[in-house]
Amino acid sequence: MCQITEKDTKKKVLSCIQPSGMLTLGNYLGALKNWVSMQEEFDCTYAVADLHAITVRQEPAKLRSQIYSTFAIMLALGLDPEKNTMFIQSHVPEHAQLAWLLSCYTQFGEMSRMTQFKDKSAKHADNINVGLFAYPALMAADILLYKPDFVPVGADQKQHLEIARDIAVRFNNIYGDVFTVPEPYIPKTGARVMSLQDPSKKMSKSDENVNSWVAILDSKDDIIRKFKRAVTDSETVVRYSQDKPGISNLLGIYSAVTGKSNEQIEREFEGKGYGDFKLAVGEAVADELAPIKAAYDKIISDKGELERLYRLGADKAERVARKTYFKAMKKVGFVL
Ligand code: ATP
Ligand code: LTN
Repeated sequence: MCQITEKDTKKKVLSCIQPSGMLTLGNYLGALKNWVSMQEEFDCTYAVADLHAITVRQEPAKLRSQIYSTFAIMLALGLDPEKNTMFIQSHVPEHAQLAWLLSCYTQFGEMSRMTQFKDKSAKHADNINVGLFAYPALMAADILLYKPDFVPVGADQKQHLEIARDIAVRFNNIYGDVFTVPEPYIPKTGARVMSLQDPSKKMSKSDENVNSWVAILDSKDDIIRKFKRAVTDSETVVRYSQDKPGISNLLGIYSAVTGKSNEQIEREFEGKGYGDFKLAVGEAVADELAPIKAAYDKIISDKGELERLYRLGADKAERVARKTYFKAMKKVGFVL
């Protein structure tokens, strides 16, 4: 007789993050914070998307250390490796294998519309590789292998998620019910944290200007200094407005960290200048990130335990991934 466990009845969640640099406050507020809050209610699978990271040239030693540190940050956030499935993408070969299959069900035209591809090819004009173009097929594979109901991401990933949904629907229409069509799960505040130096651009860990982003592992002094230097405007009133992208970005960050509404924040800083406001944002962010940094410092020093945990995660992930992958292969007509 087949027993139904709690795991079987829970809705499923999947998300990944690239080890392409120091994780930022944007990654934290846009995605990672939700990963943590979702782990109680959902059956969650979280991965370090190392295969995605090489769509941009990476220095080998640096990539290796970033893979370790990204996995360690996931643990430092309080994600439980026993309860969730946490692993490194390249350790589960079905990701790359299914990506190939899915790329044959994805049109050149729909890939060409991806804004991330356009942005990154403009930024890395000397390395517009096929992997960068095909990136959404690998992301679709990451997702569809685990049949998640929800995918917690920042707003910038919505377009990639839509293509994953389109691919799933297309495949299911031809072959029957193979993939679950997932929903994006985007936070109300913090979904799009902007650069502190140019609030028209998203905060990105691959931005060369270190003052444009706050890293999860930055010291309190660095965090406060970066907020003090944040680009604002020539007014002095703390209020949310599309014409004030710098201040509005800081308002969004403060709101995401403290849970206060824009109106409450505007009232709190009535009659005060930008200096006071920037300091308050810096302190609130530093206080939120301090326990993560403290936990990280302990976790990263024990490589043996780190390895035990990512191997455990890969074993759990592979058991699920293999089933979906073989089902898809069989439907297409491969001899298994
Ligand atoms: P890169 O800068 O190398 O392209 P990235 O930080 O944009 O990397 P990922 O590491 O793959 O990309 O992003 C992980 C998660 O963080 C995704 O869910 C993404 O939507 C979210 N995210 C990234 N930047 C921001 C941001 N500025 N604001 C909110 N969410 C973000
Ligand atoms: N492309 C994503 C990272 C990513 C991802 C995924 C997110 C890779 N695979 C699967 C959610 C689900 C990004 O944020 N740049």
